[in-house]
Amino acid sequence: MKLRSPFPCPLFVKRLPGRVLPLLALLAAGMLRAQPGGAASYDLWLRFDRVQNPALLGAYREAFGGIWMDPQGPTQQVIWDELTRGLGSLLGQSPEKRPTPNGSNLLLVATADKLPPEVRSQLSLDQLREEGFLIRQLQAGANSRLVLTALEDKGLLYGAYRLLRLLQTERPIAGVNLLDAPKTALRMLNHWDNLDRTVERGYAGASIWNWHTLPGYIDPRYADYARANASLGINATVVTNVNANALVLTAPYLEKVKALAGVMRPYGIRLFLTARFSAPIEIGGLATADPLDPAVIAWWQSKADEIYALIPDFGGFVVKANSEGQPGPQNYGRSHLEGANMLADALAPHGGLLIWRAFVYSEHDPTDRAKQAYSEFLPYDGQFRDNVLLQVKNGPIDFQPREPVHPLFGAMKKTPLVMEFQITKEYLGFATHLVFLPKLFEEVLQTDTWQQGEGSTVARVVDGSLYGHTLSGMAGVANIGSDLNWTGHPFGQADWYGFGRLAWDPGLKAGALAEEWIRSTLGNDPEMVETIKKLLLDSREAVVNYMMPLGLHHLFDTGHHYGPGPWVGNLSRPEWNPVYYHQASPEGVGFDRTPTGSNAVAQYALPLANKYGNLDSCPEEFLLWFHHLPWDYRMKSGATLWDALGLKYQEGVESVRQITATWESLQGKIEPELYQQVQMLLNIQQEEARWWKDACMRYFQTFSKLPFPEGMEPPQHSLEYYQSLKFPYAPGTRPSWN
Ligand code: GCW
Repeated sequence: MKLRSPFPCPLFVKRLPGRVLPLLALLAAGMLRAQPGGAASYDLWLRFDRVQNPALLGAYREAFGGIWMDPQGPTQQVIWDELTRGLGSLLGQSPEKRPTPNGSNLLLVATADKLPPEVRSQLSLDQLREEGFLIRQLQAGANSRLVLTALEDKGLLYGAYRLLRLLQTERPIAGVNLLDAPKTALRMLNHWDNLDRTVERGYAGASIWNWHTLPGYIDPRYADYARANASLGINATVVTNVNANALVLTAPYLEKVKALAGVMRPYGIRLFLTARFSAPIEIGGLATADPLDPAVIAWWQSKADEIYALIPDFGGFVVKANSEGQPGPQNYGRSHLEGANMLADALAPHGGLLIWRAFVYSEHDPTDRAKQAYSEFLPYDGQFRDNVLLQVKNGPIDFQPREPVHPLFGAMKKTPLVMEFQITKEYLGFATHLVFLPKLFEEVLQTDTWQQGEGSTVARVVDGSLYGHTLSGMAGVANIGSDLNWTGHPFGQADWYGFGRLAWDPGLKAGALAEEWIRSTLGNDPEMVETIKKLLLDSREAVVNYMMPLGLHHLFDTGHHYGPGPWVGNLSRPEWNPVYYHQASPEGVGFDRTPTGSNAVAQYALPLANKYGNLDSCPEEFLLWFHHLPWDYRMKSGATLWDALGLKYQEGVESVRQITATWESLQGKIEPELYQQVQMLLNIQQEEARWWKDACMRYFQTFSKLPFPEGMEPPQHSLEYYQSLKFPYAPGTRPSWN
């Protein structure tokens, strides 16, 4: 096996000695931990630097002269601590604790039932919703009293973070009247973290869950994690990998889980575990895991009893079954429906939820992989228990840089669907590439499925409003690890942030979220905010173009998914091979999913099926997802497909160069360590963007036999060179998948 890097001397190494080595030395000495306030650092978006704008600072100081609050219980204690610490630091002076709710320049914090009647009567409290809050100024001017209220502690907690964000992002407080509530019930992170602290598809260090030292040692980081999530409204976390290990369900591990759940509780976060379907055999000593076997049913019931005795607010199980080698009901000739309902019944008496993943495809099924989940699950619609949710990835293949939406959204009417997004960048350049994911999330959520006529957006499926589901949710595969800044790439924090905010309200816009994140993390300098916002918003289209433009997908190299491997065609399962997805031949390229091909378009509502299936109306970005076309096919621009492909790849490379130049224009406005870190990463990204273009175009040229279009920089190396590259230690990979 040849071991070669694509770059003779990686830029990373070249740039290390000068400025980074002293930083690394500091890191090793543990000194950076002592100053976690650096931009885009450990503090995430919860930096509370002194407000810079003098007029606003004056107004805020006046408004927050004192706080009236009588903290009761752990959540209210968190609220009190956050408000006093946050306001103290934003204003440069701590508000006094006031013994009575009377007076002026006062913040009143209480659940609605505890507000003084005279205050209650001035508010429309019937508009408050579960987990929601109201922030309202009662009188203007010097007599200002600001009220933060909610039906329950959790709402107050979310309101407290929102209030602090108003100040962080320099919003006026005069006349504020902000009523908000989450649109979805479950706002959830999924950790693909293993018990040995490796993280599947994780690129930010080891797992933050230190199972070895739990339950005795509670790493302070657990509470920092909970706090960051609560500040966005995230209210659930699945702490173990969907490729599950049954051990986590044994008594010693459940003690550890209990300790973690205890940390999460004051922050309003319910803990979930992944359940390995074969656990009754592996840790229960049974001979079978057949979901209809009475002993198996009893085993899961008693396991649920055991868990709830330890953790009364335990969320429930998330299950990946009969997918990519995971055990499941089909091993016993039973269906996904039977498996899910059996587990749901075990959880139901305790109020637990069962989240079943729809990510299934089979090597024994010769039909288009993009169609399989829909065919498998749609027939069960209406037959799942009330506490079952089906978790569906945003697209029908697998977290590609761009996919059309999964056809189950909108089609599955009687079952609540949880949206599954990937925040970690398995298929998007790991934690090296700057790609602002809320842009991708927004595109998916705003897509109209047309299942109930115009306006049946995915956002409305996910928030439950399209079909009137009270259970609803959004899950994000976490990009969090033990790295000092949590996410590897400092801008990965923006993806976590954006995901959390969109889970709260799937209708939010990526541009607004970018701005919120920049202001609360990096500061409010208007030029800096605008420049970084543009850079973030441009970054998603850039990666699509330099990796797989015009609807190409899954061109990744085997197993690790780092870098291009469009030539891979020798894997045991056909649908693991890039050649399965691009179908390149001397005749053309692309996957025919129209009625002349796999007819996957038929799984969408008619207006969408027509739009995608018809060459005149199919958006260019999905062209080769739905159509197989000759190399000389004429695009709307008049260019041939071959030329258009090369120029799109080139456009992607140019965009990264542009993004780098934009970043460099900010030198001096950004804290030096952050500036340098991002600049180095952007340089790697530029090299890798070029690598993608060169490798893919070289490979496709073996079929098209056409010269590269004018305007496309010729590849740097031969095809054999790109094919020879191997990365046995690429991060985030399961050893067995290499
Ligand atoms: O994208 C694939 C990943 C697997 C992952 C799987 C899934 C957890 O390559 O690593 O397994 O998706 O979502 O189950």
